[in-house]
Amino acid sequence: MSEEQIKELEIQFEARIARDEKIEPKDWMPEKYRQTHIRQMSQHAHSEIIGMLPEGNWITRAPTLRRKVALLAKVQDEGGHGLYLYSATETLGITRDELLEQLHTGKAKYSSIFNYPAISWADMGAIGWLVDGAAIINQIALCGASYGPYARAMVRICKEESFHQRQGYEILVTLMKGTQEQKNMAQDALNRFWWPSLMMFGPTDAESPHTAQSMKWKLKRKTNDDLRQQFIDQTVPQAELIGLTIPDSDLKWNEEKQQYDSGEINWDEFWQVVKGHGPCNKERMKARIAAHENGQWVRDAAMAYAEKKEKRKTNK
Ligand code: BYC
Repeated sequence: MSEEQIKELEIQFEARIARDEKIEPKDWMPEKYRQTHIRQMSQHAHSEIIGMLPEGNWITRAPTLRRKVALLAKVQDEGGHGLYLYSATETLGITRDELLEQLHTGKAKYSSIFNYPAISWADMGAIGWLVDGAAIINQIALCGASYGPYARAMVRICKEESFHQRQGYEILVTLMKGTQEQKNMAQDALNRFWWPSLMMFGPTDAESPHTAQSMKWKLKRKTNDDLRQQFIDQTVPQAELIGLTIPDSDLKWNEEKQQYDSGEINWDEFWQVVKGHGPCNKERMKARIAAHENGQWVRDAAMAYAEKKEKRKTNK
């Protein structure tokens, strides 16, 4: 293709984006658009499956059968989200094996939040309420993303995240109606998960290398800072309602802006965690790689079955 032809395709592509048309897998797209989507969508998929680990550890320790059923369903949902997202990413011309290789070798990132430990039952409440709560705010915006398979995957994921957020909040509501020890446990979970949840939205807009281009391509529909602010404004009243205190002494309602002012995030901690030096990075990768290796026989069996079926078909 000549340079002129590519320029013409780019103009048509930008016009489609401007008209809010969805871009589909077989459509022409700039190589950078494809690569940016592979990066974000695969990191999103990786976050879903790594995100199964902290909560998965608590399935056997859930306090009642009802809690166990709900947590089990939630963790399975996260696995399902990973599968839709890997499938959607594969439509951009990369294989599942390549994507997993990038995760296992540390080339691809996953959300920083999953590198923090879940040490008490109240953490199951805090993760559902805050982590899934942050994820919904981010993902509702992504339902309007320009790449069709990504936007469509988000619709169902958001519905499921909404149930996850409620089950988490309800765990904390119950603990806050309990003994002083249970209340302390809930507050302690909030203290540990509040700041890492704010970090989930990524660096400030001024420090984010990808936001400007991703906004132009309508991959992102809102910036990191706007989504983070929305999360704070939505979550603070929920904490107050059940008697929890947000661990931020600078948090204050700003009447003029009609939003909360909040304290400074520890960005040094964020980058340390992103670079692999968080409290659980090594443990998470070890568990993920072991799960992959232990699942080899399942993949082999599925492939053998598919080959046998194909052979039978050709022999007929
Ligand atoms: N953690 O220019 P930026 C869930 C990286 S899971 C780690 O702002 P971008 C759930 C970023 O990748 C929810 N890395 O980038 C599951 C980039 O590095 P590279 C997961 C982060 O992509 C189980 C660099 O920093 N959600 O719901 O425009 C249980 C510069 O950042 C983080 C998604 O993945 C981070 N927090 O914006 C419960 C949503 N933040 O790639 C719940 C989809 C930034 O250049 N993703 N980095 O090496 C997004 O919306 C965007 O990718 C982000 C970052 C807002 C996260």
